[in-house]
Amino acid sequence: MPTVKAEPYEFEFDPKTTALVMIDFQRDFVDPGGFGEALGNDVSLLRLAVPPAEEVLKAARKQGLLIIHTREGHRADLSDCPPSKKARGKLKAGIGDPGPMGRILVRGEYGHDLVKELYPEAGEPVIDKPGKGAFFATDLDTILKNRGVKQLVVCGVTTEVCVQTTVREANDRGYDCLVLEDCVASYFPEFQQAALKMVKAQGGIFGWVADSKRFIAALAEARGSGAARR
Ligand code: C5J
Repeated sequence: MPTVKAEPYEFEFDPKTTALVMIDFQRDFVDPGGFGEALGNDVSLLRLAVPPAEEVLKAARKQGLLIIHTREGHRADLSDCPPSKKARGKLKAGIGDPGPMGRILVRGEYGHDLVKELYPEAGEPVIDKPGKGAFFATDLDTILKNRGVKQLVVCGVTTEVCVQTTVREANDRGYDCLVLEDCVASYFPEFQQAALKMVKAQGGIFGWVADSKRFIAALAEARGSGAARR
């Protein structure tokens, strides 16, 4: 079984039952000139995760892993957006309002879509989620179960919000999650550190943490040993 040097201990995985989950690498969160920046955040902190996540994506495609992408956003009529979510923050321009890259967090708008470096290829499911967690009100669990997936390798933004919520949801549904620390990012360095510590504390209460290089090395080991593709 391929093994990743991880914390709190080695993460063993079978490529045939492992999916790579790319969470919310959306222009509005990650790109300069988007919603995230309009809120006063330093998006260069999120951009740091893109190059290593691109390497992981390439390696996972080569190995034939199932790759899932998620996007946070809502229907154009906002019928799936809780009024509490829309009202939160008392923003001048919030969900559904015109923003720098189209209507904010509305499906089909430019800012809602994924950055070009990590754009899905044909056949890679894209999960449109109305919440922070990728399992809430989506068919993600059905897709994973139908494909026999047991383990998730997680990249995405932001670490303490949509990444961690998804990892917690996955944990309760019986998936083992490996979070790649250089492929997840937060606008707040202290939250990045704390969120990663929370995942791996207490013997891996929510999962494991490693980095892109270690995961890619384990994928190469799997290829070398002839571990079957899906
Ligand atoms: C946020 C996310 N931070 N994808 N969304 O609102 O983490």
